[in-house]
Amino acid sequence: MPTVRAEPYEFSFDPGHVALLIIDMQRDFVDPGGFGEALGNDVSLLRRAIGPTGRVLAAARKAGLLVIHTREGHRPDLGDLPPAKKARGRLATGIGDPGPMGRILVRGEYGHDIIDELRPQPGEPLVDKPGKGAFYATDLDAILRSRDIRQLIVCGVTTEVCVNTTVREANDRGYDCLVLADCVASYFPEFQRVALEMIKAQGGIFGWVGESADVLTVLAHLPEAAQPRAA
Ligand code: TIU
Repeated sequence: MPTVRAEPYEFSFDPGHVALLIIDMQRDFVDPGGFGEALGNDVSLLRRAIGPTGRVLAAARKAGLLVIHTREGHRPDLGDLPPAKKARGRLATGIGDPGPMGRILVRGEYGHDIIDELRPQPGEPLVDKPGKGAFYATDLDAILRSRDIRQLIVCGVTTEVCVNTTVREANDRGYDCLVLADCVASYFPEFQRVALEMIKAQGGIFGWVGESADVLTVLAHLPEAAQPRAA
């Protein structure tokens, strides 16, 4: 089995049963001028993950891996926005309100969509999620099970919020997760570090932590026969 260097120990995967999951690389979180920056965050910290994630995405596509993208957001009528989530932060401009890139975290708006650098290709499942975890109130588990996916290589933002929540949800559903440290990012350097520590502590209590370069090396050397899903 292909094996990637990782912590707390190497991550072995079956290419026919592994997917790349890219979490919430949306303009409103990542791009200058979006919601994240409007809240006072330094988006350059998040943008560091774009290049490495783009390289893993290209390699995964070339290797024929299933690629799944997620977006956090809500129905235009906000019918799936819990009042508690709307109220949190006491924001003057919050979810559902007109923001710098359209209504904030509302499906169909420019800011809600995935950044140009990582745009999904036709055929790649795009999962819209109302919460932080990608399994809550979505069909992600059904999509993975129907394709017999058992392991996930995880990229996206933010490390301690949607990435961590999703990895915990995945772990409880029986999936192995390899989180790529340079392909996930946080607005808070300390949270980035600790969120990764939490995943790999206690023998990999929630999963593994690796680096994109090691995944790229392994994907580039997959034997032709192991490449599973050429469209
Ligand atoms: N995708 C995701 O992480 N959503 C957030 O709201 N993250 C924050 O860090 N706020």
